[in-house]
Amino acid sequence: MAVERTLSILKPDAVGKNAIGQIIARIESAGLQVVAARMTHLTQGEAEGFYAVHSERPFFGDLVKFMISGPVMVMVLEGENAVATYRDVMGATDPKKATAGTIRADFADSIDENAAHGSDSLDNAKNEIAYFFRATEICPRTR
Ligand code: RTP
Ligand code: MG
Repeated sequence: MAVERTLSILKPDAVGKNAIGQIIARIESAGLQVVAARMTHLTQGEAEGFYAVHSERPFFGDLVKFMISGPVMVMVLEGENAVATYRDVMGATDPKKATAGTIRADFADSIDENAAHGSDSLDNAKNEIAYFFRATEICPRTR
């Protein structure tokens, strides 16, 4: 296994529930490190650009509206197999199908408001990280 980086977004519902700390605790317990982090309130253009791959899907409008409904926390996570590890920690897209103990099972209310985003491939992770962070904002561990 290789050390990877992935992009995480704690979505407006999770931030609104004041669950940032509880979710980061699960990320750290899974062996992933937060190497960059920032609070931001996405503009419509930023949300549309981020989810551009879904622009033709019927849920796109609602997805963008939700993503700009409140502040989010964007993070870069680093660790062994980080892309797949974080997808496991998040659980299935639909919280009703997510394994107990995952972020979405425990903090999400619906498939539309599902608490967290995680990159779905290493290539997408690289692009998504660059969408939100400059290289100098990423701070890998030195000890
Ligand atoms: P994300 O990108 O947010 O990490 O979620 P994901 O990979 O698990 O799911 P994806 O297929 O990329 O979909 C992005 C977001 O769109 C909403 N969605 N709604 N109503 C629907 O059938 C549906 N399908 C997807 C979800 O909020 C999902 O997180
Ligand atoms: Mg996705």
